[in-house]
Amino acid sequence: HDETLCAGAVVLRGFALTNEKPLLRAIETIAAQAPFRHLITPGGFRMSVGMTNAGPLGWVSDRRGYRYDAVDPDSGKPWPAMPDVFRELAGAAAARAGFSGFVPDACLINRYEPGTRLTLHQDRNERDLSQPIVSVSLGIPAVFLFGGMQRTDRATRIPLAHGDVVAWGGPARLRYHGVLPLKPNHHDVLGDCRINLTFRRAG
Ligand code: MD5
Ligand code: FE
Repeated sequence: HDETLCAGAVVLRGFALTNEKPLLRAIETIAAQAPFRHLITPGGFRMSVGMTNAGPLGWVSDRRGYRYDAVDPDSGKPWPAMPDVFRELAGAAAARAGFSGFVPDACLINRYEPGTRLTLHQDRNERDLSQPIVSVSLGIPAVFLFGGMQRTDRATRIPLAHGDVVAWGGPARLRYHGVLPLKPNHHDVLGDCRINLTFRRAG
């Protein structure tokens, strides 16, 4: 039951469910070493999404801009290692969506609570934009906004639930996208939050 949204964007419903428990344990281990924090945008706004990273590179934002860095700015230490279960899930999902040989070097972990949103943006800080991005949704459901190549293009709404995985590549890689404010909700395993893993080849 894979769903192709458009060329380059494939939804794999429930693809992460078989690894649910190891994934959640790994997220807890990462967050104990590199706690979720609210980054500041270059414009000076506090992001409502809580973020941390795993892997050789991590995505960071501050008044100087957006970039990938090997070091957690809060601790001065390297980001926690990318767990095998992360790398294997991302590679398998990418291959199933038609992007074979995907080896991520960055996993951005986003934590959403009710009311949290992600405004429309493009992901373009990665060195090789021919590499896909793989996104794993866990916890309470969200409505994903999938726009076009310009910010003002009409966006379609895609509901994403616990265990859903989406691969974005090729002509979908640079499309504008975001997440609507989360509705109050409860998930039996994660509690009142949504966690999204985004796997990237950043360097
Ligand atoms: C999320 N995160 O649900 C999303 C999942 C982010 C972010 O957008 O930047 O942290 S990744 C969705 C994505 C990535 C790359 C391209 C496209 C979507 N796309 O073409 O729509 O927390
Ligand atoms: Fe994004």
